[in-house]
Parts: sequence; structure tokens; C-alpha cells
Amino acid sequence: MVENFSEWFHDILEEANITDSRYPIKGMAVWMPYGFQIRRNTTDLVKEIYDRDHDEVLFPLLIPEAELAKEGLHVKGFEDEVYWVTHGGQTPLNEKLALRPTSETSIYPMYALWIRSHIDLPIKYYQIVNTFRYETKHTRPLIRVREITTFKEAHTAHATKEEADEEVEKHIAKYKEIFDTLGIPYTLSKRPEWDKFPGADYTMAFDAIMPDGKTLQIGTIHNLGQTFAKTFDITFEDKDGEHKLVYQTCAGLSDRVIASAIGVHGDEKGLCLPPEISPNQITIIPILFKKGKEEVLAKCNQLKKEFEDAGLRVNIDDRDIRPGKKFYDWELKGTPIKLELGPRDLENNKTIVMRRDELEKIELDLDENLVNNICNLINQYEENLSKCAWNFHDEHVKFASSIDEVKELIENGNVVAVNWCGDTDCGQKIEELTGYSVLGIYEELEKGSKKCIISDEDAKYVALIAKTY
Ligand code: P5A
Repeated sequence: MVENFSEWFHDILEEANITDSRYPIKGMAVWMPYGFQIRRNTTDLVKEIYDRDHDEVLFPLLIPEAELAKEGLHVKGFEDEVYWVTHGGQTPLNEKLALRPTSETSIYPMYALWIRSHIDLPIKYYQIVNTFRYETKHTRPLIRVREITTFKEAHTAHATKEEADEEVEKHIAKYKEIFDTLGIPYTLSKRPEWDKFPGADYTMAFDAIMPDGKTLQIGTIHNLGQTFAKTFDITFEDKDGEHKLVYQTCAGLSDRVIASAIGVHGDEKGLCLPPEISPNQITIIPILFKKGKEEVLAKCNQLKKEFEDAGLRVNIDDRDIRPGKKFYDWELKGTPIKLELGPRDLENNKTIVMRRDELEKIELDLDENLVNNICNLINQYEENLSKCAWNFHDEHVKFASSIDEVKELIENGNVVAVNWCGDTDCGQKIEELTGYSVLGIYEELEKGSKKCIISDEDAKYVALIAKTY
């Protein structure tokens, strides 16, 4: 799988009924039923966490050209990626309308109308919508799409810089909770100046390491300072009667959360889904013969109900096909627990259960704490997924002290940490000499303790270098 992760990923999406990429527009795929359930469970998780202190809203998809063009830095960053609507039927529109590539320029003119006084602050809204980016790099389902179908974007405005700085930390904590719940390991780094979000003061980014060693940016948090507030005139009257500009943050996640959950946990047999987002946490497979069929099915239904009452998602695969084929299918689809039940099991009051990660047969008593025992297995499975993924992650972050070493380590599937003075020229030189990207600042160094990998100046930071998706 490591050798051809790209192919594995492409195939599993189709085989497991997640997406179908044959839709006749590049970079746009269909969410299939099994994938749609994973997507719904993932958005439910994100919503649950964001609803704690944000309000959900829904803005229109189209942005007038004049608004999009207002913030110079921002528009420059996106100008090659915007899809335009130019006609209404046969009639050319007076003003071109952009399909949102992201919604700052859609939301902030409205913030300017809504925010009047310090009592209107903070404002913390989020939406989960589709956004459109005419990506020119190689597109891949879920990873680099032109219609980002599941774009969670949060936009906040605050009275003070301190509050905005704190909000960045709160977004970071939320993202950690989301990734930790799904057992997705990450590095968190501050993007270099030349790679920050267009219009942001700075960008904090989460990256996951895929099985081929390439990193995937799975979430970003931007401190926007007052740049957009100036452009869109978002002001408020403070307690002292003075009119001031707000400070802003925004934070985004996409379909890549699902891509990384699939990528970091999958194996040669298929998916291993985190229980939180798996469409079914338990799949019951009845072993049916003519004799005793009714009793077995009745017991399966009874168990399903008991599991559901305990808050678990359960399905019974009663298709008229060989049990072996069913086992194969559910291994491919990554259901955390398979439970098999045949007439002889019923007679003996037993069932055979299998965790998707270990695939070892475990015999459990049907009427001795079965629900509890299964819940324990799900917890063990969840912990093990996370542990194995973090082990892989930690083993693949290595330190290098020369450019040749950086190249060699990355070619062998690693992400590499180097000492860096923080100077843009040196940073870009690292990219030029290695052919790989500076992800960003991972750690600050004590003054004078280390030298920069390029300039021999004192290093201020440990920077991460990687081959990226
Ligand atoms: C934050 C939310 C923004 O757009 N505006 C509102 C800010 N940031 S971002 O970094 O440009 O995008 C947020 C996250 O979206 C994912 N992403 C993509 N996923 C799939 N296909 C794409 N073409 C794509 N482009 C961006 C990344 O995970 C990014 O961090």
C-alpha cells in the first residue's frame, strides 16, 4: 500500500462506495451512499464541536465581482482559481458573479452591516458549504477537488487583538479534538510568510502524513488581524465611544478530513474506519441454513435492537450471498466490529466477533454482558487505530542537518525537521535546493543554540520540510 498509496486510495473510494469520480467534470465527484454516511457523521462531529460557541449560518454561493476584488491581497491569491457566472440564461449579467472559493468577501460586507457596537462582539459564525476552486495541480477525489463539497468555514470578529489571538487557540483546540476523535495524527505548524492565507497576518496549519510520506494539509486557522476589517469597513463603537476596527479570525476544514481518516488507518484489506464516523459500528452477519433460519434472524434483530439502545450504529447483512463474501465486503468497508451468528452459535449461546484492525476471532457469550463487551472492543479498536497511526507518524518525522540528508529522508517517505534562521531567502533556498516545501515553523529554538541549515546564522526555529499533496 505504501508503494502505491495513490492507486490504493483511488480504488478504495470506488470499491467501498464512497465516491464515483466518473462524473464528467474534472475534480468533481459524486458522493455515494456509504461515503455520504461517513460524510454526514463527520460533519455531525464538526458541528457538535463548533456549536458549543459558534452559530451556524448559510450564505449565498455567489459573490459579486466588486466585493471579491475589494481585498487586494486576498483576490490576488485566488484570482486564478475563481469560477465565474457571466450569464443569466442568454443575458449577460451587469456584474460577473464568482462561485465562492471561500467566503470572506461574501460574509464580511454583511458583518460590516451587523456590527455596530461592542455589545455586538464577539461574532462567531460558521457554515458548512460547497466552495469552488479551479485547481491547476493534479486533482484527486477528496484530497484536491474543484468543488470542495464539505467546506467548514468559521469566521469570527472581536473587539481586541488579544481576543482574536485567543480565538486562534480555541480553533486549534477544536481541530485537535476533531482529529484526536478520529485518531488522525498531525503536525501543527505556522506557515511561512510566502505560504500564508492571502490576506492573513499568519496561518497555523495541521498536516497529516499519508502512507507514502507526503503530507496533506487537513485544516488551517488564520489570524486575519485588521486587514479585512479595513477593506470592508467593519467597525464598532467601543465603551469609550470611539469607533474602532474589529480583529478577525477564520478557520477551515474540508473533505480532506475524511481523506486523511481513510489514508492513515487503511490497510491492504481496505478501510479501517474510526467508530465515530463509520456508518455502522457493528455489522451482524447471520450464517443462514434452511434449518433454524428464522431463529437466527430473530436473534440478530434482537441483538441489533440491544446495541442500538446502547447508542451504537448497527446493520445486519442478510443478503443472499456466501458469508465469506460478506466478510470480505465489510473488511473492505472498514466496519469496526463484525459479529457472526449461525444456528450452532445460537444453540451454544455464543457468537464470533472480530475487530477490523486485528481480524482475530473472539468468542463471546450471547447473554453475558454482550453489549458491554462489544463496547469495550470498540474502544480498544479505536485506541489501537490512533496508537498505530501515531506510531507511524512519529517514526516518519526525522531531523536532518544537511540539504542532502533532507532530500534522502524525504525520498524515503519522511517529513524532515531542520534548523532555520527564519529568513525568507533561506527558507526559499531550502525549497529550491531540495525541491520540497517548507511546511512551516514547528518549534522555536533558544537563541544561539543552533545554526541555520543554509546561512550559518543562529537558527530561530525548527522548520518542517515535506513533499506535499
Ligand atoms: C479558512 C476558512 C480558507 O479558505 N477561509 C475560510 C479560510 N483557508 S484555506 O486554507 O484556503 O482552506 C481551508 C482548508 O480547506 C482544504 N482545502 C481543500 N480541500 C480539498 N480540495 C481543495 N481543492 C482544497 N483547498 C483547500 C485544506 O485542508 C485547507 O486547509
